[in-house]
Amino acid sequence: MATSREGDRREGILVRQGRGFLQVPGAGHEALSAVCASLLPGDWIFPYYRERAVALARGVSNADIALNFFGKRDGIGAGRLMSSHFGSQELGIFPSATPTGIQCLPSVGMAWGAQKAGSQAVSVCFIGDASTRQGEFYEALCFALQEKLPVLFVIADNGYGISTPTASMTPWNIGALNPSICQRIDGRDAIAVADAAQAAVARLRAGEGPCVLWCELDRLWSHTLSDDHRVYRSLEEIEEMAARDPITLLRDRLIESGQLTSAQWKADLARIAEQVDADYQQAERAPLAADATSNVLAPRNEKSSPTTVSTSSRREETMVEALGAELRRALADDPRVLMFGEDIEDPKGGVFGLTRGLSNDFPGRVVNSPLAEATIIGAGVGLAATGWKPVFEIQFIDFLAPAFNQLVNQAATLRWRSDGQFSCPLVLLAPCGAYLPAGGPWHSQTGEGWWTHTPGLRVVVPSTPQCAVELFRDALNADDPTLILLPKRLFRRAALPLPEHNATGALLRRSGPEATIVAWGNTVEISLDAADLLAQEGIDTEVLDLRYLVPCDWPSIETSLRKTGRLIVVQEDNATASFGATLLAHVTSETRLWDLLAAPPQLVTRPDVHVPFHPKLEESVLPDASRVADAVRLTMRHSLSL
Ligand SMILES: Cc1ncc(C[n+]2csc(CCOP(=O)(O)OP(=O)(O)O)c2C)c(N)n1
Repeated sequence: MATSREGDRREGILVRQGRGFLQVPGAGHEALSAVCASLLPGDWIFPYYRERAVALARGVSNADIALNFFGKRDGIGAGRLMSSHFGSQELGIFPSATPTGIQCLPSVGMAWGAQKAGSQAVSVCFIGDASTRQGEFYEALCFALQEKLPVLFVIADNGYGISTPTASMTPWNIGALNPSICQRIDGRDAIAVADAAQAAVARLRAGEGPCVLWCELDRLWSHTLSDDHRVYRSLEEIEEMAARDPITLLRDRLIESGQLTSAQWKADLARIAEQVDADYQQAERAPLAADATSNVLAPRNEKSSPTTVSTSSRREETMVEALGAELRRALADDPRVLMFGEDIEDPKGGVFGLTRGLSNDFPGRVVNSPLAEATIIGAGVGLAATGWKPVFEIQFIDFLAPAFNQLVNQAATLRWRSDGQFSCPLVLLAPCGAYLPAGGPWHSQTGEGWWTHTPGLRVVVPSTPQCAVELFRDALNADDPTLILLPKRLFRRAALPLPEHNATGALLRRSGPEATIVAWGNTVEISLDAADLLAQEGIDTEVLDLRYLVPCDWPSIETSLRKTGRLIVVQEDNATASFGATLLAHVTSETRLWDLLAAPPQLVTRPDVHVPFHPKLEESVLPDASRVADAVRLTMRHSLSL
């Protein structure tokens, strides 16, 4: 506790001297470190940013915290993760992220994995009182209760969320927490915290389900060093708090009980101050990382991605049949594979029947989720980061929005923010797209503009049953989160396997010298139809089924452009900030590619409008073969002089 306080003090000085950037002090929260006395190797903690003392108690060295403070290469995250954020694979500390409450659902996912593995490991989630008003906290608590998971939620109630007093808002005070699983304790008293945590962790290890320790304490200093709490707190309040300092309380208690003398205490403080000072001096001199661009995605595992894959049979199969069989194979081959999603259990087996028969044959491994997308992705992150292979389903991509935080801020940043120490090999299956009657605005989106915009997320789209199998196998081998957008219009189309091809890149679906049509998912078929129309006019086009949006197969696009010099990109997503627009921007801004162009490239797209309900209106906003053909004709007419 004293080392933590001294680190706070040292960092405060450094920031004021302009030698550090940001500090989130843990002063007043130190007694929570006593929770760690009940933890074993193999347990996981999910800290927030005020858990400096907890991190130290779990085994993080002050020297490592100092490196992280200066954002140095050898600190956690190598200068990417903010200061006062903690993480260690070795010590079972999941790397903090700043969005309040974001750690709750992964902590539950980890606990679910531990329970499924029959291990005794527990998960401890630290969260502030104001942050308990985030929806993800309730989703996490509900799932932990539903499954009786070994999760301890430690709430640090310091009475404030930055400057906002929380007394009238906390779930405890407004009666939103079930008292049978919650205990309110004095979070300034390290002995009380240790005792309560010991009892709670024993309950968790006995399989009795989650506990909440509601710890009342004080944030002795301002929220961060960019904040000044004297603006919103009276001097009296600040003085009263200082008199309840947890370190002084513990010191006095130890002295009274004869376990410590004043002289020992002074000597300890002097030794700690010297060590902390030395750690920060050394960290300040330590090297910076060379760059911040590595570890967005893992390098592709070439060995596990065969260049050609053929489906088990040469008969016609639908995407639902082929992918369903592949899911079955994955479950049979790898005990780490788990499936979770809305309505995926038998007898329904998913709203599209993708998982039909699987929950009966793999009991406990194909599980209906609650109707809560953040729970699906958040639990997936906790599982994936602790050794599982979650293959989770989002019922329709349109409904990913409630899980945006977990996907974009959590899953996609994990590898990068820990500089490769952690990864999130989560496979997400998400039916998507329009061209089916009655989808309307909320069952017709593809939204790849959102997903491809997020560094750290792989995004792939099949257009045939065989491609769905190939992309799924590759995703299962990848060490990063992969979103497989499955065009639901293609689910029941029977198709023969395609001839042999490179299974991990774009796929040339038609060859021709005049123009390159790049498409993915639903627009591949439309583009092939357009190519047939154009062939009747003597215009012979190439159709490249991109399949991989991230990582994008640029070499295949370049190879085709070298041949044709004309580019038409076809997408069902809307235009602005879309993936198609990005492709065009890339091709026109790379000199090498620009030099290949013989005509202005075209984007055939849905305009910036939502997909309407009535099929005729839907048709009116989506690309079709005649629009694609028009765009090709345009490029044939408007040639740049070469
Ligand atoms: C989702 C989100 N919204 C807003 C913020 C900005 N913010 C950072 S900390 C904080 C207050 C958190 O208060 P509490 O949970 O009580 O923790 P404390 O800082 O008091 O320890 C806010 C609003 C954020 N980080 N994340």
